[in-house]
Amino acid sequence: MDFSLTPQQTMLQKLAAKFAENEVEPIAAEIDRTGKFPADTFEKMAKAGFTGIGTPKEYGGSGCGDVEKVIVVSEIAKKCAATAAILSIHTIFASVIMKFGNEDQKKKYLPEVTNGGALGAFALTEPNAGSDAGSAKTTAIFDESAGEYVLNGTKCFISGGSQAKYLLIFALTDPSKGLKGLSCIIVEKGMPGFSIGKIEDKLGICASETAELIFDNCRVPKENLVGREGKGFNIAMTALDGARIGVAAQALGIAEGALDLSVKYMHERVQFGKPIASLQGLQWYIADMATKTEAAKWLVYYAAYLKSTGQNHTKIAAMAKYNAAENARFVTNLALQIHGGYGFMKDYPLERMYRDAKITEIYEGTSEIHKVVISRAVLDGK
Ligand code: COS
Repeated sequence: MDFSLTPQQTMLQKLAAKFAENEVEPIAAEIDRTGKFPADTFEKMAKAGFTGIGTPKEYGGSGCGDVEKVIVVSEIAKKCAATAAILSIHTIFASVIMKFGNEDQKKKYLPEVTNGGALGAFALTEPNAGSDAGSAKTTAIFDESAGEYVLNGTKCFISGGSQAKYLLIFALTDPSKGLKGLSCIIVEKGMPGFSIGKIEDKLGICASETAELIFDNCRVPKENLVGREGKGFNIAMTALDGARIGVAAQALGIAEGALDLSVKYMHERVQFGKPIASLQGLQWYIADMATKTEAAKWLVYYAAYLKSTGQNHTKIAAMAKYNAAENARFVTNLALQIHGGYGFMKDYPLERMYRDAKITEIYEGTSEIHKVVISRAVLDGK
């Protein structure tokens, strides 16, 4: 058993930390305030090779894998959870095409999404199909004469939906079969019949735009079907197993960032004639924050290790995400408390981190859904 990062992973961690400090931290407060997608930063992340993480070099990717993704996403999340979310969610598109797409799809889409030329998105959720993802109602009925799928319906809460050039849409090719009639289809921005609806105004990760997608007789060529018809739910669940490690990494980074800020503040802030680091009540906060964050970290890395070595990771990814998300809320809450009135003010990053942490308990599956996934696996002896 070896808990250390390889020399390459250590180098990547340093590179990502430097990138986060120089390119992400300076814009974090502003993009939170404006809610504007950081297009320049996305381009810089592509140049640094971050958008290609998880995709082999032959398809334009960076050639590294899941552990590296955790390293980069968590380093960026220390400074800005929204930017980390944009990166992490973007990589889902490529991971689905790599695993389930055919050779033509890999050649067509992967170079562009991995080099940052195009943002990818993943659209499963609908107004009446959130946790119960299998009850999606969007249809994709095949028109034999035209050789096209005709999509109708609405997706909601789609991260990056308004910015994405390529979107994975989960729709019923056979509505009579319920979730066994669900298929995965690539829709491209600008296809007739596809439009963007409401852009949500949110509590946190404001710069990661969340959009409604509307399909009104949207015609998509049959070659845009990913995998086989009826396999959409399995594709979505497999993708979510991986995406949950990304959210866990984001939550881990938020907690680590909040802990770092708290340690610095406790050494600098003087009250009652001495640094507040000397107050035992606050020392105990730090002990709890550090212990729980260390534990969260190793569960996240273990999930990434299992995925990267091709092992079943459904249960551990769910545990990692559930635990890291709860920890991010716990740690940001105490960090804000340590900062007192300053923590509550927008001049300091803590109130943003506190708001950003909350979504990690909700998206890519709520904590409650994760408990369902975990308990099913444990009770089944998996
Ligand atoms: N990987 C691959 N396939 C999976 C899977 C996984 N992790 N989990 C379930 N499946 C498959 C099952 O094997 C089954 O397929 P077969 O009938 O071919 O065997 C199918 O999916 C249905 O599984 P299940 O009966 O468990 O489905 P449920 O309706 O009970 O749903 C939960 C399971 C609740 C776990 C699922 O709906 C879920 O994860 N919901 C949350 C959705 C979510 O995270 N949304 C976030 C936003 S995405 S934009």
